[in-house]
Amino acid sequence: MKLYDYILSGNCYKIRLFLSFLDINYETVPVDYYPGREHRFPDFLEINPLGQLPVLVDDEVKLRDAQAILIYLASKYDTSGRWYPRNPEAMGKIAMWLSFAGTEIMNSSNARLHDMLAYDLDADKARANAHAAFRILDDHLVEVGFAGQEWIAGTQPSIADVACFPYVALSRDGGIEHDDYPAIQSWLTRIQSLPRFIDMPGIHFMK
Ligand SMILES: N[C@@H](CCC(=O)N[C@@H](CS)C(=O)NCC(=O)O)C(=O)O
Repeated sequence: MKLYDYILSGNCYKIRLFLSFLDINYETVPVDYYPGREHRFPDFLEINPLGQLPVLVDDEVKLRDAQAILIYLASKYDTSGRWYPRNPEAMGKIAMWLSFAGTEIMNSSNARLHDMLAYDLDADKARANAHAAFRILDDHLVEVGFAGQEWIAGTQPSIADVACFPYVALSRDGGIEHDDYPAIQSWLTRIQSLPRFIDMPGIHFMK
């Protein structure tokens, strides 16, 4: 299995983290996203015409989009079934939060790209949108927490938690603090306490 990867990418980290949780060996193909912009080179565009990381290649299967890759890996390799439970309610809820990770939470990534790599993006708007997303996530964690649920989409950690984690945890790189989100803070700590958790630059253990 090959992962086209960039060490500072939160989207690539979603996959590295989940492969670690599943204890799966794989080969990394480093792509010089910055400053090299290799993801825009013709060779890479043949692998992913969108010019985005990550990409996973597993035998004949080639996939882009971190959320899609998480679904694939959980469906194929998680024999416990707990990361992507096969029941309609769980699958619907997980899909909802995977989409949230790929859209609303990406505002945090945009603020980070602006602050760290000088991307020409509206950072104030990205920060405001990220705060709105974090408010929704924090309220959700409080609400389900009253019923004893510690994870985003159920009583066990799922790929929804893996997908949402990186750009929430990395948000301070983009000037978005966690002070107003106590339920998020506790959830971040719980994820970091899971067996085989790995970090990436910018993620420091949060108490
Ligand atoms: N929907 C994709 C988005 C992936 C994405 O935006 N990746 C970034 C790196 S973290 C990228 O390659 N962006 C292209 C660019 O900056 O030109 C996913 O969830 O994997």
